[in-house]
Amino acid sequence: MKTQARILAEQLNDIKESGKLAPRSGSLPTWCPGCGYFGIHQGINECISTMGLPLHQVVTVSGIGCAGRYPFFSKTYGLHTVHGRALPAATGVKLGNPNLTVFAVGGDGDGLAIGGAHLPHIARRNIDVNYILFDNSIYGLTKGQPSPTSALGSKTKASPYGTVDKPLNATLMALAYGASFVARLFAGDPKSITEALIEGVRNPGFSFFHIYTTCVTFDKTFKTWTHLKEWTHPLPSDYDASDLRLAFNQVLEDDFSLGVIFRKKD
Ligand SMILES: Cc1ncc(C[n+]2csc(CCOP(=O)(O)OP(=O)(O)O)c2C)c(N)n1
Ligand code: SF4
Ligand SMILES: [Mg+2]
Repeated sequence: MKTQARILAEQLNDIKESGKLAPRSGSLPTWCPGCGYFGIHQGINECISTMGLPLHQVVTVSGIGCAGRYPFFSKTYGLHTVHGRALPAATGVKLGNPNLTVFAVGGDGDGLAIGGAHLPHIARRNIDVNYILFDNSIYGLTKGQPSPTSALGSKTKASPYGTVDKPLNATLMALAYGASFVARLFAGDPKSITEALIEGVRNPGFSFFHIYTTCVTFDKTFKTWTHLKEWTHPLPSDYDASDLRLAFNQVLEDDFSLGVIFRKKD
């Protein structure tokens, strides 16, 4: 009779042989157990495997943060740049070699605070980069300061009386800046991330993926797994993602509907 260890070893071998683990690097992610980033990692890896993207033709570019560590955990080429500068570096990579598939990844602080002035320009230039924003509404790496997407009144060690700033809406910003493909997703649903990424990678222009996720270590009250599961829901079944006005209305009225929010018609 096979031991449990033997059964698990065989299952692992089957998974390895299926190629599903191929985009993962030999370094196991150093994220905290339970961090939402594992779901995003899975979603991106499945996209690469499903599309059969040759790893030597994929580049993952990041800034700084827990999300910024991503390139270490991927077997694609990677650039771990400086805080807030993933998008200009990704633009350079794509312009230097247009045959590459380029992912830019980073957190809400990296992409909307220090790096916030890059999003409008990559969007209006419609550079063919796939930007995945890991939005946990907190600065995870630096131990939990409020970020541009923290809820009004968020209490952290750096804002003990609650923040006084209203949060930014990254999906709305991407629409306003002219992104040609915009999706809003949830780290707890890697399958939807994969599906949206496949579509976005095929979009021959700038694709923006706003992913709601959780920092289990420094946020015990706002974007928790429980809240995100409770709050998020799919877009209406009759939603037309080719209609930009409808997209604006949808995002203005409902912060938590998920799916492809906008795809520009040819
Ligand atoms: C120029 C510069 N300023 C500040 C920092 C400190 N710093 C590192 S990561 C970070 C914010 C990280 O938050 P976020 O981008 O949301 O990523 P997360 O850690 O949540 O994934 C800050 C302020 C830095 N590394 N470089
Ligand atoms: S500190 Fe937060 S964002 Fe960073 S790895 Fe841990 S749970 Fe994830
Ligand atoms: Mg963050």
